[in-house]
Amino acid sequence: MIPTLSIPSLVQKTGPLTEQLLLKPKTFGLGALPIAMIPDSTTNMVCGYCSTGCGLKIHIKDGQAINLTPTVDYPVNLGMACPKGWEALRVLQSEDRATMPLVRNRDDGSLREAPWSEAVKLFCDRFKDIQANHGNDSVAFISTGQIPTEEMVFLGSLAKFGMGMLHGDGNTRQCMATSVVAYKQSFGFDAPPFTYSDLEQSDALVFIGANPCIGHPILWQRVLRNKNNPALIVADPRKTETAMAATEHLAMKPKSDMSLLYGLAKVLIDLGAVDSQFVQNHTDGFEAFRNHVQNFSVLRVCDETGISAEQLTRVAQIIANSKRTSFWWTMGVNQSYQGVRTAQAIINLALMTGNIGKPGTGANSITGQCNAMGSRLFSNTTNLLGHHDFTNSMHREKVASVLDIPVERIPTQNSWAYDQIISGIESGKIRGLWVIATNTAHSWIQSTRARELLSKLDFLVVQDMYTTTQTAQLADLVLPAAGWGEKEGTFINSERRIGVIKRVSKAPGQALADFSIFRLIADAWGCGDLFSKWKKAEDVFQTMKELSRDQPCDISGIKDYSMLDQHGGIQWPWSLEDSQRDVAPQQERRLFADGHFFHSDGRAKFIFAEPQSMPEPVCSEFPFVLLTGRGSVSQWHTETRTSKSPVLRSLYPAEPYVEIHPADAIRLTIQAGQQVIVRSRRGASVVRAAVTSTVQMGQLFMPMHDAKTNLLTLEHVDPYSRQPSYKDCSVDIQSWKQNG
Ligand SMILES: Nc1nc2c(c(=O)[nH]1)N[C@H]1C(S)=C(S)[C@@H](COP(=O)(O)OP(=O)(O)OC[C@H]3O[C@@H](n4cnc5c(=O)[nH]c(N)nc54)[C@H](O)[C@@H]3O)O[C@H]1N2
Ligand SMILES: Nc1nc2c(c(=O)[nH]1)N[C@H]1C(S)=C(S)[C@@H](COP(=O)(O)OP(=O)(O)OC[C@H]3O[C@@H](n4cnc5c(=O)[nH]c(N)nc54)[C@H](O)[C@@H]3O)O[C@H]1N2
Ligand code: SF4
Ligand SMILES: [Mo]
Repeated sequence: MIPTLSIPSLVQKTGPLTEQLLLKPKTFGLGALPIAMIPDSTTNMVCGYCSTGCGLKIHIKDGQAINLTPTVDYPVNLGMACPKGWEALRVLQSEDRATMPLVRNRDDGSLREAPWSEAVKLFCDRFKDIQANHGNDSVAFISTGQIPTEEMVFLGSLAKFGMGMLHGDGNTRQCMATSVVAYKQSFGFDAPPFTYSDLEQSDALVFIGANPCIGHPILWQRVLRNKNNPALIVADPRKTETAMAATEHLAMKPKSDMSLLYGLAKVLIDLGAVDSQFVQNHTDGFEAFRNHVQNFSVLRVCDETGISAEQLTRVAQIIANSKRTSFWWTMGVNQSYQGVRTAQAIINLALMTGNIGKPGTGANSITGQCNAMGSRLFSNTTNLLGHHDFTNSMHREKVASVLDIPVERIPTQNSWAYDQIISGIESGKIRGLWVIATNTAHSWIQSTRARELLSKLDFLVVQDMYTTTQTAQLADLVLPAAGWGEKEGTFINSERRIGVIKRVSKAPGQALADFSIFRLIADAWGCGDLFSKWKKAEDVFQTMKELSRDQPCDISGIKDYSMLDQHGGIQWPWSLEDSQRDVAPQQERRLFADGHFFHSDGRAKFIFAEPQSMPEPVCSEFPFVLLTGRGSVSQWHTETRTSKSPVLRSLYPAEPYVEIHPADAIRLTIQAGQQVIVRSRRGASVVRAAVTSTVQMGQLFMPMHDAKTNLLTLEHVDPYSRQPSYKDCSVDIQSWKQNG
C-alpha cells in the first residue's frame, strides 16, 4: 500500500525546511490548482512515454484521475493510443514507488527513510564538500528526455549557474545525439523538418534502422492511413514487424548503411533523378558528393551490404519515380560508431532528390522519449539554454540577461558527454553524480563497467519515481520524484509540437515534482534567489519563450499553456511576429518550405565520409553479431514503469530471450525455449532461445529491456556525437545446462 499523506501531515512529518515551502505552495510549484479542487470532469494532456506525443483525455472524479481515453481531436493520434498510453495511470500505483527520501547507512549499507530537510542538507553538504576538495567540476549530473522542459531548464540552470557544475549530460546522448549533430552540420540547426501528416502524404516511405510498428505504433497507424498506396522500403538487418509489411525489405548486413545509401545515391544519379534546380539553389557540396559516390559501384555495394544488384536498382527506381519520398530513421542509424555520417547519407538523398520542405517528403529523424526534443533545446547540457553555445560570449550575455543572472555564472566551456563523465569517474575527476530520471546502471552501454564506476563515486544521488531501479540500488541518497500525471509542464514531440502535461493525480507519500525538488535544493544550496521568478512550471515556460527569441526554435508567440491546449499543441517555430501576422498557428507545419536552411549562406550541406568497419568484428570465439533494441509495444526501456501494469506484463514475454536463426539453432543443437548462454568479452547472460528467421544467420537479437543485454555490449561511440553504438558487438551462444 502506498501511504497517501495530506499536506498538513506532510508538514508535520518533514520539519521546517519543507514546511516553510509547503506553506507557500506557489513558490513550491505544487501546481496552480490544488488537486482536490479540480472538478469532476475531463482534461487533455500528452502521453509521457514515447516521442509520438499522443493526446490523452483524463477522466477525473473527486479530484483524482480515474481513467483515460485517447483524445479524438488531437492532431497527433486522432483518437488512437498504444497499450502503454492506455495503462499510463496504472503504473503510478506501485509498492516500490519512492515515497520518502532514502539515505544509505554507512555502517551496514542499508537504505533508511529520512525527512526532506535531512535529505536536502545531506545533498548540499556532501556535494559542497566534494567541490571544495576537488573543484566545482568534480560533481556532475546526468539527466533525461522524460521530464517536462521547464524542469530541464530549472535543473540545467541550478546545476551549472547555481551550483557551479561544468559537466552535465542527458540520456538523450544514448538516443538522439547523432541526429542533433547530423542536422546541425547539414542544416545549420537541430531541426527535424517534418510534420506527422507527411506519413500520410508520401508516395514512398523509406525507414532506415527504424521499427515503428514497435517503437512508434501510432505513427505506424498514420502510415496505414496513407491513401496513396505508398511503397514502403525498410532497411534493417532484421525482418521486423515493420519489415514484414514492407514493399522492399533491404535486409542488409549490420552497419553497412553508408555503403547502401551511397550506392543508392549513385544509382539515382545514373537514373537522372537529381533535382538539379534545388541542388543548385539551396545546397552546397553536391559536386564533391557526386564524385565520392562514384566509388560505390553496384558490385562494391552488393558485396558490402549483402543486398542484390536487382533489389538495389529496384529501390532506386521506386525513389526516382515517386513524386514525394520521405526518409525516416531512428536507432539503427543513430546508435552507431558512424551514426552522424550515416544520418547525413540519408539527408543527402533527400537533398539531392529535392525531397524536403514539401508535403510527404523530408529527411526525418523520429525521436525516442516523450521530451527528448525538449532536452535537445533546453537541458543546458551540450548546448546553452535555447540551443545556444556556451563558447559564444554573445549567447552567454543573452542568456544571462533573460535569466537576470551575472554572466560570470555561465560556463565558457562545453560539458563532457555522458561517456566522458563515466570515464571521468574512472580517472578520479568526477566524484559526485546526480542522476535524474534515467537508469544508468541498466541502460548505459557495457553496464558492468558503468556499475563498477557508479559504485566508486564518493556520493551518488538518484532522483526517481521508484526505489528499485538498478541505479537507485547503488545510490547514497534517493530523492522521491512525482511522475507524469502528478505534475505540470510541457513536452516537445518528434514533429516539434509542444504539448502540455497536468497534475491529475497525487504523488504518493512525500514524493515531489522534480521542479519542487530543484526548488528545495536551490534554496538550501543558497542560490535560490537566482531563480526566484520561477514559482511554478509556467513561469519557466515564459523564460523559455525569451530564451528561444530569434532562434530557429522561436516560440515567443505562444502565449501560455492554455493557448497550447486550445490549439492541440503548437509546433515550433511560433514567434511573436508569426502570432501578429496570423490568426492562429496551422496545426501541421514543416520546415524549409522556402528552401532556406539555417547556415549563414542559407544552404544545406552535403557531408560524407568513407565507411568504417566494425570495431569488434566477429571471430571464431565470438562468431555472432549481437543486435539490440525494442522488444514489444508494451515494454518501455528498463521497465521501471511498464512492468507495474499487469495488462502490459501480460502482453510481453515473461522471460528475457535472444532471437537466433533456425539454421544456427540446428547447428548448435539449440531448441526453441531452452536456456542458452550468450557471452561477449564483457560478460555472460543466461536467457531463453527464441528460434526465428526474423534474424539472419550469424546474427542474434536481444531486447534492451532486460539488464542482461547491456552486460554484453561494448562501449564505443560515434566520434562526432559521442552516441554509444549499441547494436554491433560480437558474441557467442551455447546451450546452457545449469549443472553442465
Ligand atoms: N514500445 C517501446 N517503444 C519505444 C521505446 C521503448 O522502449 N518501447 N523507446 C523509445 C525510444 S527512447 C526510442 S529511441 C525509440 C527507438 O525506436 P527504434 O529505433 O525503432 O527501435 P530499436 O529497436 O532500438 O532499433 C530499430 C532497428 O534498428 C535495427 N538495426 C540494428 N542495427 C542496424 C544497422 O546497422 N542498420 C540498420 N539500418 N538497422 C539496424 C534493429 O534491428 C531494430 O529493428 O523507440 C521509442 N519507443
Ligand atoms: N542495449 C541497448 N541499450 C539501450 C538502447 C538500445 O537500443 N539497446 N537504447 C538506449 C536509448 S535510445 C535510451 S533513450 C535509453 C533509455 O534508458 P533509461 O533512461 O535508463 O530508461 P528508462 O527506463 O526510461 O529510465 C527512466 C527512469 O526515469 C524514471 N522516471 C520516469 N519519470 C520520471 C520523472 O518524472 N521524474 C523522475 N525523477 N524520474 C522519472 C523511471 O522510473 C526510470 O527509472 O536506453 C538506451 N539503452
Ligand atoms: S504511441 Fe507513444 S505517445 Fe502514443 S500512447 Fe503509445 S507510448 Fe504514448
Ligand atoms: Mo531513446
